[in-house]
Formats: sequence, structure tokens, C-alpha cells
Amino acid sequence: MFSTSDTIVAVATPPGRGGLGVVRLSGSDAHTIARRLTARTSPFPPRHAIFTRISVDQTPIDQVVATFFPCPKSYTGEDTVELSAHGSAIVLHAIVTAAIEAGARLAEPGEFTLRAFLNGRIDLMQAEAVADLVDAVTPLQARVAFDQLQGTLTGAIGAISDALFNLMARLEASVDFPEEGYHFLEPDDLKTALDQLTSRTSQLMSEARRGRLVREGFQVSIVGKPNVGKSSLFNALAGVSRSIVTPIPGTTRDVLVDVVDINGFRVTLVDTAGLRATEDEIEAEGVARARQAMGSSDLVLVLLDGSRPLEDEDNEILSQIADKKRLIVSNKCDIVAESRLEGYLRVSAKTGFGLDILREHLAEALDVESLRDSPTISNLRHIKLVERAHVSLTRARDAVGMRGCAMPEEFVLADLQQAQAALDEVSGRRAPDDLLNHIFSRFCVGK
Ligand SMILES: Nc1nc2c(ncn2[C@@H]2O[C@H](COP(=O)(O)OP(=O)(O)OP(=O)(O)O)[C@@H](O)[C@H]2O)c(=O)[nH]1
Ligand SMILES: [Mg+2]
Repeated sequence: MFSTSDTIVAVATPPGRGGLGVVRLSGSDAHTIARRLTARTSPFPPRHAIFTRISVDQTPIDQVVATFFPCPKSYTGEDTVELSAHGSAIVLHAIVTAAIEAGARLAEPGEFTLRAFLNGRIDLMQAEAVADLVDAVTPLQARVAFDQLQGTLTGAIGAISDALFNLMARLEASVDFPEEGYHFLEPDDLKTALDQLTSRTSQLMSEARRGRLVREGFQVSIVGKPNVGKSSLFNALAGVSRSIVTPIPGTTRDVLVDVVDINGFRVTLVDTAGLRATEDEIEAEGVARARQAMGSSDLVLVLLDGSRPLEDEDNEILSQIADKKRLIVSNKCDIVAESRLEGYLRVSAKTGFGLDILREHLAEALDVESLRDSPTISNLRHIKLVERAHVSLTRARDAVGMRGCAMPEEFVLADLQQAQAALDEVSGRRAPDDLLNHIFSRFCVGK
């Protein structure tokens, strides 16, 4: 992993134009470099916004507001300076380049947050919450990420970990001083303590499905025979014209995905190639991919052309997905006053008619209301580790519960240690470099 002792710099705001653009400096030279860039003779007062000017080679390039956060009370836990300039890519680039010339190094993705973690400002769950918060596409996702950043999961894992630590200390004492018998920990107390621990881990696990659905969302594929308006509907729901629409059947030959917000939930919408038998090699590959997407979807939206009677191809598709969760929708209701297809939800991808009702139906079919409460745990990495801890704790509980045998304390202790190791990996107290690399590489530069 890269050095954590040098001073790093990056633009913290998104690329492109904006009202403001922020350059962040962090490390022991941050203050000196900021003073050099602003030609300031006196030190920056801590945590005060100072209106000043940045010059490069004695040429002023922008007015900025500089704020100095001395260590350890900064985002990273190091000396940090934030320079708010105008949101010009050219100006921001010039500031970063000047900072590098003055001794800083360009930050790696997520390096500011990595330093916050390494300096003990936040734990690994909170660092991951930062990335989730930045990536959130629905208000509920943002809330779950923010709760995690505020420490809800930290608290839940910490409570289990503390109770476990306490239990292990007492059990170790019993192992070390066997002549004292169970003085330090009676078997019944051990059982009760393990019951309490496993009920806490299973409580977390029961929130996991909900949490994952909030964090990762649902996949919904739009399928149907060619030309029914799948791509048109995809574009209408996504709010952008991403997929090509033409009157020629067989237009879409690949799967296209976009993430949309359906009643506050993240839905990965998939546009697919029209399902039909075809000689065309490219189209056939598209059809194969469409079937794959159909298989992996949480819900299949079957689109019919409401201006035409139901055809064999439609029936075939309907019979193929009989065992999948599905929603059947009749499109092109703007063409004919009365759909020829009775009993299906009627929409027009062209005029937008019925799309709000379609969103409602989607939300209902996915049963999103049952997910409304904000879950404590949502990240698969955390869930897997909590499951691992739960398995070890249950094994320990079973060993203690065996009647008639002397309690094999050493084995129980080994199980508890494994559970503790899993919990330490959730919080990052035990975090190998490759795990950190994996987690922080998904951050954007400047975060
Ligand atoms: N009148 C009307 N035309 C529509 C509607 N939706 C789609 N169309 C038209 O139907 C034709 C096919 O639309 P697409 O969205 O490309 O259909 P598709 O299902 O993606 O087709 P393939 O990709 O070939 O399978 C285009 O000419 C669209 O303009 C609608 O609601 N009303
Ligand atoms: Mg299409």
C-alpha cells in the first residue's frame, strides 16, 4: 500500500463545471503548502474561513476560501486544508499542480477516508458508509448509509464484541485456574451469555435481506417480443433516451442497464433484445443475454403490444416465465382506445400515460413497503462476517449445552476467538492490506 506519511492533494468536488470546487490537502505539510500557494505570511487560524488568493508563479489564478483544520480534529485526523475555489476544472487543476510542485502528492482514490480510518477517526464500517452515502441513488439508501456513518452498526457490533470480550476473559480465567472450578464462570451463566450473544447476531442477520435490498436494490428486466416498445419504456422510466428505438423489430441486440428510483428504492432496470427465433448471429446473442437477464431478475416486466392481439410469441414468453415474479403490461395504449388485451395494466411509453401507476405496481410487486424501516446492516461483507461469528457462537453454545460431558472450555474458547476475529474484521480492527485496498479502491479520488 502507498505511503501514509506524505501530504496528499486532490479535487474533492465532481469533475466539470460548478459554482464551487474544493481542493483538499492533508498531511503534515498541508498547512505549509497552503501558505505557499496563498503567499500568506502568518499561519492560518484553525477552523476559520479565510478569504484569500491563490497564485501560481506569482500570477493570481483565483480567489478562494481557505480553511485550516489542524490535527487531530480534521476529517483525516491530520493537518488538513480545504480550498474552496470557483468550480472551474482549469483553476482546480492548476491549484492541484501547484500543490504538487510545493511538495504534495496526488491522492489515490479514497485515500482521505483511508487516512481517517488509519488514524482512528472512523472505523471500517463508517468508511464504507462514506462510499455508500456518496453512491446512494435513493433517499432510503442515503439514510441507511448515513445511519451507518453515524455509528448504528458500529454500536451494534461493538456491543456484541464487548460482551464477547468479557465472556472470553472470564472463560480464560477458568481455564487458567482449573482448581478454582467454575468460580469465574458457572456453566449456566456461560449458556445464558452465549444465548444472548447468538440472539444479537441472529437479530442482525434477520435485517440482512432487507439491508441488502436497500443497498443493492432490485433488478427488473423488461422482456417481450420485438417491437412492443421495451426500449421506449426503458427510456421513459429512466428519464433519459439511452436505448435505441426504431420501428424495426430486432433493434435492441444487447442488454442495457440503468439505475432508477422506484418509490424510493433502487431498481436496476434492464432493457433486453426482443425474444424471437432468429438467424441473425448478433440478434441471437442478444436473445441469449435477454434470457440470462430474465433469469437473474427479481421481477420480470413482460411487455405486450396493446394495439395488436396476443400472438403466439407473447404466449410463449408468458409460459417461459411462469415461475418467475412478473408484471404483465400492455403498451401503446395511445393507438387504440380500448386495448385488445384485457386485464393488463395499460401504458403508453410514447405519451407517458400510466407510468405513475406502473411505478406503483412495480413497488407493490417488489413489496418495497416491507423494507421501509431503515436496517442496521446492509453490506454483504458485514453480513458474511456476522454470519461467521454467529456460526462460531452457536457451535460454542452447542458444546456447552451437551449434557453429561465436562465442558470443553478450550474448544469453547477457540470458537469464541473465531467469533471475535470475524467481528474485528467488520470493524476493521483486524484488516489485512488487501481488504483495505479492495474497499478503498471503489472510492472516488478526493474522498
Ligand atoms: N404509438 C406508440 N408507439 C410506440 C410506443 N412505444 C413504442 N412505440 C414505437 O414502437 C416501435 C418499437 O419501439 P422500441 O422501443 O424500439 O421497441 P422494442 O420492444 O425495444 O423493440 P426491439 O428492440 O426491436 O425488440 C418504435 O417505432 C416506437 O416509437 C407507444 O407507447 N405508443
Ligand atoms: Mg429495443
